[in-house]
Amino acid sequence: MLSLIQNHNQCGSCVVQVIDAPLQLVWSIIKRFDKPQIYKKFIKNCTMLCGNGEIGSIREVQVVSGLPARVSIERLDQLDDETHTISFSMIGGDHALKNYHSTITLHESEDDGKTILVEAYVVDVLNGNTKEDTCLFVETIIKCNHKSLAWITEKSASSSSDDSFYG
Ligand code: A8S
Repeated sequence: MLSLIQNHNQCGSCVVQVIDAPLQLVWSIIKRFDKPQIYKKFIKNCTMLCGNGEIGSIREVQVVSGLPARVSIERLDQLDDETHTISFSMIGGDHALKNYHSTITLHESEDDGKTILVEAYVVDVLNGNTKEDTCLFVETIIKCNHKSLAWITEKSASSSSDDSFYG
């Protein structure tokens, strides 16, 4: 299982989600670096600042109101159609997640055709915060994103035999 290297002032972990939908369908959604709002419900909209979804592209995401942040600037670090891996880093914004890196990898479950999503993340623990609180905050958001992704893809998989969200 993948993990990201942590410094002493950082925390991180892995979050796993089993999705009852084909891997290609799940991948067709999470590979769209320019459209995170499809399944990330805290994101209102996304503007590309650089590139068009290829490695090195930079996006600016606007967060829905009521959260302790408005924008985040994020760079696509890795996108691999063979291993179904996507990684991004937060490189700016008005939020408290400094040096945040996330890597999502999809795996096909051999026996039942389900998709296993593994998301590993690492982030700085800011002065005055604990590792536990920082991880809890991040994982609450990540788990919401995973549930939403599962809901969308499972609904789509059960209503059509087509394996791509975009047709
Ligand atoms: C992701 C993961 C996270 C996003 C966080 C953790 C964020 O978009 C939200 C609130 C914040 O305070 C930070 O994969 C930030 O998007 C919902 C704006 C970055």
